Amino acid sequence: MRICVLGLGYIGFPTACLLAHAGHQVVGVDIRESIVERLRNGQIHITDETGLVELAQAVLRSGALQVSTTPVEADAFIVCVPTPLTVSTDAGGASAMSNSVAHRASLAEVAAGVEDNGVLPSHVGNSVARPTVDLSYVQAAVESIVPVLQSGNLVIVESTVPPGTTEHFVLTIFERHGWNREDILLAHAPERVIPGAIMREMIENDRVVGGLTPQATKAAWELYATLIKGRILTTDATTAEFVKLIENTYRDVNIALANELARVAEHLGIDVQESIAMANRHPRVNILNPGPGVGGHCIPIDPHFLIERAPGLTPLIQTARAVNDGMTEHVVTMVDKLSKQENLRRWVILGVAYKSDVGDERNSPALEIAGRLESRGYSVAMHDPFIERFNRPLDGLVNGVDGLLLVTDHSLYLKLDPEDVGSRMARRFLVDTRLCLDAHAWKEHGFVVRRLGDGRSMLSTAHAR
Ligand code: SAJ
Repeated sequence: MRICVLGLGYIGFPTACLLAHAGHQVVGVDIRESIVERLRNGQIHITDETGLVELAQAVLRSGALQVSTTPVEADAFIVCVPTPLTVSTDAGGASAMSNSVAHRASLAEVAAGVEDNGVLPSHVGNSVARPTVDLSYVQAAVESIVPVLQSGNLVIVESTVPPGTTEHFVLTIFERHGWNREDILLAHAPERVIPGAIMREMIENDRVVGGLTPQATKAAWELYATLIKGRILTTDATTAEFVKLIENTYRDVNIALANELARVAEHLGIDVQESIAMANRHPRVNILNPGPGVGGHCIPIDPHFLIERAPGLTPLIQTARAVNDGMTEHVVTMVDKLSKQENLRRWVILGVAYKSDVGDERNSPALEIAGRLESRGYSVAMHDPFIERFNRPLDGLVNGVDGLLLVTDHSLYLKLDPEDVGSRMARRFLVDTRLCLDAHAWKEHGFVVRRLGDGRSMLSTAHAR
């Protein structure tokens, strides 16, 4: 099959490589000329996913994967472009993208259906500024394939979008160019892979595909069947969009519960980690881990796509977002309070990536925490072994500082020698927001240790050297 993959990011690029490896003739398209140019020279732009660089070089070398800045004729097109959030300040509360008349009209169509069920769409009669999806990349990608599109082509949207987007937004673009839903096989098939294990999960995870017609669903099923070992579950496009969003919303809400419990435990003077470990021994309880906030390009974003469609029906989801977003300020307050008590000024943040052992800093709590601490007058240095500009020798960075603030639980930090690190510092203070370091070991080497969600550590009277 000839397949054109639009968007060569964390999802599109591995998808293009794996499809090429599976025997398809693939053209990967990206509007970023520099990336296309580098790929033509065999230089791979995503290096932190195990197995990707080797596979990419092989399929580029064999010619099974070619790259371009514009789409070419193909049997199938897969759209893997970003769908960021944008905060609108217009009275309608709609995204920046909706300045385009077409987009406004199509969203209004969706809203009309939803209103029947009593839900107030976010962009109707609502002057509150609310984050909404920016579909401009999807629109540009879809419009870019129109000149090469042929009747019977399969078009799959993999980008995460609000429910109704494939049917009421993407289809509308094709309709404006004279195609109808029978001419083009249009489907949504959300990606569900976890950064850090993308190459494995892309093959092994179950997949959901939903077409606008039974023929579209079948065609999408057949394409993914050439790649995927997991089950391929079929439904309609709007349900497929909804399924993706509720997966990430489920996780966001459950992380929010853990974060809220952490704050309650601090208030009660007990340790949330110990409590969660015991509660999780119950056969039907599985509480997640509290932390400094929820980062990445998915979980902090996707719940907003549900909220956007049904603002009046999502108080729990909205509260969970607020709880998780509030964790950065909570961490800053912890550090600030301790610093004022102990006269500390210089801090090093350990870990900038949004989670352990990846090099992705999108929506990372660390960057926000650093900015807030700096604005309160602290000197803050940042370290991360997975991000080039923060990958400096830790020995030099901790020299003369007062405290370590662990924000990301990279494996490297679990192996740190407290005495070696402490001997370079001016004072020995440690704030662990991931509850991943051995507090006893650090205390034995003279550190005062504060742990998020551990009220006991906050009552501690032990004094740093
Ligand atoms: N986090 C916590 N406590 C936890 C678990 C996570 O604070 O107990 C934090 C992490 O530190 C991180 C954030 O949440 O900052 C998100 O990390 P994650 O590992 O939960 O998820 P992502 O964003 O890397 O990937 C998610 C996955 N979704 C689900 O697990 C339901 C992945 O399968 C999706 O494909 C991906 O979003 C996506 O692209 O949508």
